[in-house]
Amino acid sequence: MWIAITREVSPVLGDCELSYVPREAIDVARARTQHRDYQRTLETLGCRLLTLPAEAGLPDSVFVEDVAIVLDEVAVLTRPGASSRRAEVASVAEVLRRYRPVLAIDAPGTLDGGDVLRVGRTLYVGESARSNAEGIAQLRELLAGHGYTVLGVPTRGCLHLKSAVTQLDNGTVLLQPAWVDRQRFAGFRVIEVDPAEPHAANVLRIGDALVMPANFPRTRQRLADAGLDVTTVDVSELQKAEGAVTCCSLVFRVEA
Ligand code: CIR
Repeated sequence: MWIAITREVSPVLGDCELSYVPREAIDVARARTQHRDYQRTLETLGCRLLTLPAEAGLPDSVFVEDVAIVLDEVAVLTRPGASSRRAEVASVAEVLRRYRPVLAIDAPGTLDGGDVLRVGRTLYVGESARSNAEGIAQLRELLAGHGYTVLGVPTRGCLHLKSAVTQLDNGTVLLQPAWVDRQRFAGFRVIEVDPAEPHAANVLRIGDALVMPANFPRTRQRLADAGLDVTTVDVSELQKAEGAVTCCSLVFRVEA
């Protein structure tokens, strides 16, 4: 069975951190409706939702992906690169402790879950403004005994590694070549985002199912041409907060 941890949209989402996206007014009510549709999509794909209440003082707290990395054997609590986001960790940790032994990244390390792309036993970790060398080294050390390899990957011009590349099936990744080098994923079939849709590389994979934002039809067509079927969700208000589809959940397997 799949579990998906989500958190309701904060009333102060409009005060979110922004790095590469210009600030625009966010319609929080609309963001909530879109988030609800996202949650329903996850349920339709077989996830049991565990939803935390909204946090009135934590604008970015809907983006639960950034505060933990959940693997089959353990979970690792991150230390988010933006200090405004560090208070998001404790409440997610409380939920995760029911399902996994919990490890943690400590100061001065920083790491955002959005920088961690798991492919089998390899974790590709974005070297970004949010995830520093110390955080990546700590993750490597924490997981070495569990049989995971941690590989740092330089990123440029984007918030997180998973803004630039995500996995579509066991042998295929979707990649934005302006933000991460293709050569880092040389062993994979690489599909590039359509140049007119620079933010389209963030796809959520749950088992064999794929979910992407509705506003990237050209990239979606590229996936269809490659034989990949994708469910779409409208997350336009969350995109104004520099989020997309992977960031709004922590999805992991538990014994039924
Ligand atoms: C931030 O800058 O931290 C949030 N406004 C957006 C986080 C999105 N997280 C993600 O894609 N993993």
